[in-house]
Amino acid sequence: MQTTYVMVKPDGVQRGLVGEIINRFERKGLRLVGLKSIIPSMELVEQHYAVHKERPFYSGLVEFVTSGPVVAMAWKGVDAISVCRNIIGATNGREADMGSIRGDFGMDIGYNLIHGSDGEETAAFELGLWFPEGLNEWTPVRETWVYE
Ligand code: D4T
Repeated sequence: MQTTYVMVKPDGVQRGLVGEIINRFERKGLRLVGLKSIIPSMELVEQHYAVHKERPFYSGLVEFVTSGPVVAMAWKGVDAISVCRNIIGATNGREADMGSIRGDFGMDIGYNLIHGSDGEETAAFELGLWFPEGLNEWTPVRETWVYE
């Protein structure tokens, strides 16, 4: 089992895609263990994207992600990190596979709707950053019918 950090970015919220996006993870069989809508501080987003600090798009990215509400989520499941990355699709919506969130709804590399942790270390770091209060541990009854 892995838990991963997923976030609907301000463009996804503004475009009214929050329900559609949550639905995709939920229907897949993943378990929702954290969910909140927040307008993140500059400090929080700078820490989240610290790995990109030297990249030319960094300051625009921080400005974009702090520009309005985001929906922060934690999803749990077997191989949840790669499963969520597949549901999300490639960084640039124009190149992402149809059927993925970015492939179906995105046309841009910056306004790419959603974020998902890219590895176990990143997931642990990001979950601690966005959910310092901790996550909700529970077992959905339907999971008996998700994993054999
Ligand atoms: P995130 O981290 O948001 O899930 O996206 P990816 O994992 O798919 O992509 P990334 O880490 O390479 O980029 C982080 C974030 O920066 C934006 N970005 C990226 C951008 O605005 N211009 C660029 O040229 C790149 C490479 C989009 C996602």
